[in-house]
Amino acid sequence: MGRRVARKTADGAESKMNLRSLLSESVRPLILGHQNADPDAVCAMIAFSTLYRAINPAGSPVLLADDLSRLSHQVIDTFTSDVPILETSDVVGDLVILVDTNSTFQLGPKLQKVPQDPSRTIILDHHEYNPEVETLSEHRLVKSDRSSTCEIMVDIFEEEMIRIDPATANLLLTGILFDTRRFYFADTKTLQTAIRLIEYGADYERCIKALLMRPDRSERIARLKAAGRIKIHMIGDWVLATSTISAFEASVCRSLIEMGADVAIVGGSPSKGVVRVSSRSTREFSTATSVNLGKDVMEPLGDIIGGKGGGHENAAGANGTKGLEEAIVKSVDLIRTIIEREHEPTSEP
Ligand SMILES: [Mn+2]
Repeated sequence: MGRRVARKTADGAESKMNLRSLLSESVRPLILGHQNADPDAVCAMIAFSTLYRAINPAGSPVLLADDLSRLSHQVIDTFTSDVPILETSDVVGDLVILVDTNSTFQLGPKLQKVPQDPSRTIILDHHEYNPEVETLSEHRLVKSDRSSTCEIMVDIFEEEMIRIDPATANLLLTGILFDTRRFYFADTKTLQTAIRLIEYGADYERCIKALLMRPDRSERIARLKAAGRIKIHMIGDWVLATSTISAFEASVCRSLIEMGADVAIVGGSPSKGVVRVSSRSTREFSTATSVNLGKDVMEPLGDIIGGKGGGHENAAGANGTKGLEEAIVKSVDLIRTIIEREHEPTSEP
């Protein structure tokens, strides 16, 4: 225990010493987020550029990510004005900072080759340790026990004694909220960090709202239409819900589970000669019944509808060419057979 604490302190001291000199010597750092950057990545990137500007006001950082998620765009629009995050750039940086990832693969094809010189590459991340980092970077701040990269950023600001302004506090709290699923995954340190961000000026309610996103109108209509056509099947204590819709089958399945189904099966025929079936189940259902939607239901169903099926235990689908109604009836039958077989009294002599 003592050794762990000592090592942590040593790491912290080392990163502090390195970071300030690396940033003050760099005039054009490239701050890179992972592909389809999520709010944790984007908020940490913007906060990092703020930190850099505080240390080196004369420099000009470039922020890069191969696409941002829809939610990230919403977060940026909520809290910042004109922070350009580019998809690619011809600019040659004198320092590269990888944010919220420790693998070049995760940067996506457009940016994979940007980190070249390990002595000029910093990694700032909370994901599981990836051996690639040894050759990628000589300056690493990888803390796998932290909830998010934004949480690590708070430590960095404080270690560097740079005040977190309210705008940055909003971004960092939003990143933490996103990666912890609004504190579903959080420990004492994460919660204390969140409180400090509120003291620095973060508006908790605004941060929560920045992460709320309704599905598109067409997707919501699909969910409502499918709900209107729902059929409920009771198998023992389990509730199966089936319905049909010609788009957003997976989203409709999730909404039926949210409404209370243990299993949802939704089929659609988006065009002539095309049949799609999607399914979801709760973990509770698959654990108790050992019904694997991929292997037990969608794989055999694929043959029946003239196509292919498969997937995972709790999420699976099939594509084919014929028999939508039959496919749904058959899926329910396959599940019923397994459950009833499991509960048959064994007749051993
Ligand atoms: Mn993250």
